[in-house]
Amino acid sequence: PGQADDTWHDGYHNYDDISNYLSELAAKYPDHASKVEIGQTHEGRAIIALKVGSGQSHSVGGETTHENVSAEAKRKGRRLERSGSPGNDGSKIGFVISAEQHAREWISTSTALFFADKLLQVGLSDTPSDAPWTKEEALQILDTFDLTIIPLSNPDGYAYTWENNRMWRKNRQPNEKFPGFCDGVDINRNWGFHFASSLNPCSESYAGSEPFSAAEPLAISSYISDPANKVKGYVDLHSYGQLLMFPYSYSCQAPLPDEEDLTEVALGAVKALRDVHKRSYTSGKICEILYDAAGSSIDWSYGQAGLKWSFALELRDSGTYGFLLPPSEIRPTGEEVGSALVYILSFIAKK
Ligand code: ING
Ligand code: ZN
Repeated sequence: PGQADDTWHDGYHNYDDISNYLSELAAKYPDHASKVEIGQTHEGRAIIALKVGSGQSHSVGGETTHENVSAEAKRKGRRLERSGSPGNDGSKIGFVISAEQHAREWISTSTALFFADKLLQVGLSDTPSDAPWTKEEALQILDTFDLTIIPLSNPDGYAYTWENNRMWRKNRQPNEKFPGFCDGVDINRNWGFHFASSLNPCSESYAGSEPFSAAEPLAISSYISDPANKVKGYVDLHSYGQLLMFPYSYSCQAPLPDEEDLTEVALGAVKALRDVHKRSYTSGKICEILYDAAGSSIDWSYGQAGLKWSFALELRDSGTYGFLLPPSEIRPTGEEVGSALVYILSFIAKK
């Protein structure tokens, strides 16, 4: 009860509670938020998302949220629109923020939820908030963008970190040759741009047998490339290491036509981030500041889907707690990373 109240951001939450939280936000801001389902996992969990931005409600029979639309469509036996999303009418810029492709990176989910909540709260309510962005900035973002926030890109892996193994990274689909032995695919190696096959399914970063052999990147990539969603930018949240990165991860040799613009935005965003709690994040190309990795989502979003604005973040910390970041750091991480996101979105809006 009362999950949309402010104590939400004082702790981590399981899959069911997060699903309910998205419903509560959609109910609280019916004209600016709607809950959608963009696909299903191997174990049958819904990949849920919150669409955030002005003009989310479209009433059918007097009901306003997409959930209600879906329920009503089901009752009447009508065909559901693909992904339950109406797309946007062309006046909005689609932008996707995904978190937790890797199951153990809990702070990425919390940060995505903090950002969704506080963007709506600062923009639309009179409840005082100490989020470090203004009502004007929030409203401009809500009016310019159709944000799709995917807090759990890997729901099966996430459930597994709650129930079995806190340090699990991959999804939970069975090993194709020996089910039950070294299961799971690294979702952020399974995307179909310069995919590189990997031989060892026991590896924590096993790429899968072929591109998009995992349901999660297949669903999220279809959503991003659906012309109805008009997606122009993408940010993918991970932990840990305090980095703001842009393509490519598969190679530093590949030409990067937008290097100047990406470098400029990234530098501005890490400065905005540092202004909040004095945390330093390093910015640059993934292959230069982290390591080489083929089959990542932002390589695909930039190189294949043609999204100029493609970024990946490694959130707090730089190694003290690593993946086991204490819940007391959820708010400060949300505030500083939210500021970086506001910077990036405001920059794009002015372009
Ligand atoms: N790091 C990311 C990983 O997938 C990354 C880094 C991000 C690589 C985006 C390529 C593209 O390995 C963690 N911690 O998961
Ligand atoms: Zn990760």
